[in-house]
Amino acid sequence: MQFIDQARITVRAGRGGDGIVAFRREKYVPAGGPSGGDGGNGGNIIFQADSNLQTLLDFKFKQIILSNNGGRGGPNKCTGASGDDLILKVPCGTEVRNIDTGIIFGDLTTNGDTLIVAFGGRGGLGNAHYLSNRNRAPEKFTEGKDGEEWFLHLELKLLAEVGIIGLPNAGKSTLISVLSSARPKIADYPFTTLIPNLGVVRKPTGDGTVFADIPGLIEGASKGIGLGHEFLRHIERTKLLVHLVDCSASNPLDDIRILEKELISYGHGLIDRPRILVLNKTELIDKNCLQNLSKPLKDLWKNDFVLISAGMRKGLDILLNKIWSKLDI
Ligand SMILES: Nc1nc2c(ncn2[C@@H]2O[C@H](COP(=O)(O)OP(=O)(O)OP(=O)(O)O)[C@@H](O)[C@H]2O)c(=O)[nH]1
Ligand SMILES: [Mg+2]
Repeated sequence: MQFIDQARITVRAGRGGDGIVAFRREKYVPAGGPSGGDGGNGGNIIFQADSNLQTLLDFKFKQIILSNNGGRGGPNKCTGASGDDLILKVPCGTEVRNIDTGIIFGDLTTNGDTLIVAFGGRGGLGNAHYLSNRNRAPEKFTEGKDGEEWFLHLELKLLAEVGIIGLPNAGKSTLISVLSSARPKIADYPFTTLIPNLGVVRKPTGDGTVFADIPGLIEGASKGIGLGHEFLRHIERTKLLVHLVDCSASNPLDDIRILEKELISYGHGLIDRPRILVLNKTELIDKNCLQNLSKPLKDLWKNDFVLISAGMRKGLDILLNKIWSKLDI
């Protein structure tokens, strides 16, 4: 499935129907008076969050979205039909922004959330409204108003509670694949993961928690280098970051610093997000090296530091317990 997490669309809500000019014509009722009905209102355009959707793909090729116009008023003071509202389903986590003003219209986070993004125009008034003592046969009516039209930017920010971040090849996809039933591609080269993978991990209480495996981040990611920056925004909403480091790499301490620098320069409070530092692939280096490497990290990170081997499925229970206890705070 193609993963589309941004889209630009124009929404134009339906125009209101015109009011009309009409006069009552009935047997034995001379000069029956004005009876032109009002036009119906134009249909609104509404977004609705739907947890079955994962991408904004539907909006990639549909750039102008229109809802129905209201009907013209009828004789005998009949109001025209209202235009039907148009309901557009979007994935949970979609933020809607007005491109011209920069104002955020809303954020659809929970399944079923709705947001009216463009109101239909009001129907015009029929001549029945203009009857007065001075004018017993008004010819006046008003036209329906145009519906609202906006140029919108839709952006999907994943709603994972836990984000797994790290340099390419750290083993992020391997970790999500052993913790959840997600089956991302895993390979021995950087940038295997091109789009975020989500996996649900069960807490001891049985509740599911969504984890996201983000494509590898590299130096300069926050400025647009590599793939990761595209996806940094997906971790903006996570409650906890699992920072995965390949301890068999040539300089794991540098790797940690590179990632932290990117979190700082990306901003949005990511550097202050609760984070657990995880050394992965621990079976690949000898015990002494591992001890020398972990000692200063343990002193610094205290309880938020774990050694694992995702490949050998070691240390995973300890990691999960730390994750659950941090999420409960
Ligand atoms: N020996 C060993 N290899 C591991 C371990 N975890 C992951 N690997 C290997 O490391 C390589 C990279 O793993 P991935 O899970 O694809 O790494 P990633 O962090 O998702 O990489 P990108 O998607 O490129 O950012 C694969 O060959 C994995 O089999 C581990 O604990 N021990
Ligand atoms: Mg990967």
